[in-house]
Amino acid sequence: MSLAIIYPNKDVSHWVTALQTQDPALKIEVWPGIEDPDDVLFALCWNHPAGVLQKFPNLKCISSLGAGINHLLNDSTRPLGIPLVRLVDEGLKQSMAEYVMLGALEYFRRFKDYRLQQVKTEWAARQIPHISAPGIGMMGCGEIGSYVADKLADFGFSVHGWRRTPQANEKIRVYSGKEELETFLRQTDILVCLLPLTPETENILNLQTLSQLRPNAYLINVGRGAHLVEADLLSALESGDLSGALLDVFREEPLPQQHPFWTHDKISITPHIASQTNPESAAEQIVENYQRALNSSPLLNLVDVKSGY
Ligand code: NDP
Ligand code: OXD
Repeated sequence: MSLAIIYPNKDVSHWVTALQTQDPALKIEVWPGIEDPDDVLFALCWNHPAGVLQKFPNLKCISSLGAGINHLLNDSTRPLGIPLVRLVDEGLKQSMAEYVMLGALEYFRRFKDYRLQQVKTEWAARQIPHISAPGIGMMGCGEIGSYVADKLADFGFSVHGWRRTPQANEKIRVYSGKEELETFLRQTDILVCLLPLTPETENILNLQTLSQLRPNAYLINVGRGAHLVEADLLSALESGDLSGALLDVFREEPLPQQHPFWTHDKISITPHIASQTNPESAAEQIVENYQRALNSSPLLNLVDVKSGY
């Protein structure tokens, strides 16, 4: 039996080494060079080509190589009934916390303004607001969102969250469901999107929701590109509802060369690097799930396919 890594156009040798270090006896195959498709029990995928998963008749588990699983759910040719798992990883949470903290601090300490001043050789000090002044709204308080929210709160920011189901959090006030979305947004200066992409959350960052934020708000989108209605972001920046945005994820990745976001002076772009799965830290849970799939035991980090995350 084997584990197949399906990650097109990527050097996965780091992954092979990390998995082999965990279990030297594990047979690992790398797509497209899979010698025996009948042997594949476990598929580890990132941006796999549609149709490929049908080629493995003995597949018992499909794992995302990241936290998100929308790339797997979007594949209409995916064999149904094969359980899906995803990664829940401390390294992913920590690097996301670093990214969001950096974005929030840049906005709060007005670094973009100082960079513009530098171009004009202008020396002008601005008043520093208290760290608790901006309200940070965390959309999505799951594994990653709740970790990031706690770190921001520990640092001194005023943080509140929004999720699907009500659940108490020791450090932050959490709102839930569509009914509480507007209340959540109305106290938000920095909106962080850490939602999974599902039919309910697609296009959730739109003119209506962005206009419910506090004046001159800032958007950090690290969820998925399809959360954001791109034309609505441009309108909100134009009208002044939003003062800027830091975007890590896009509807089309890589972001096309001619896309207006590249040259917009209020938009900062990173190439989907807010957080990255580290093979060394993630290998243990992948090998554990491989063994569980082999033994038909309950899997770790199982995705609820019906809810889409
Ligand atoms: P989780 O599944 O652990 O958490 C998802 C959160 O979103 C939960 O709090 C859930 O609510 C909430 N949610 C889901 N649907 C809705 C809805 N309709 N309304 C309100 N809240 C909703 O996911 P993770 O924290 O592990 O990851 C979140 C996402 O972050 C990933 O799916 C991925 O898209 C993105 N990501 C981006 C990375 C990057 O580098 N840019 C890296 C890693 C992840 P509830 O708790 O009530 O179920
Ligand atoms: C993920 C991502 O979902 O990197 O892990 O976006």
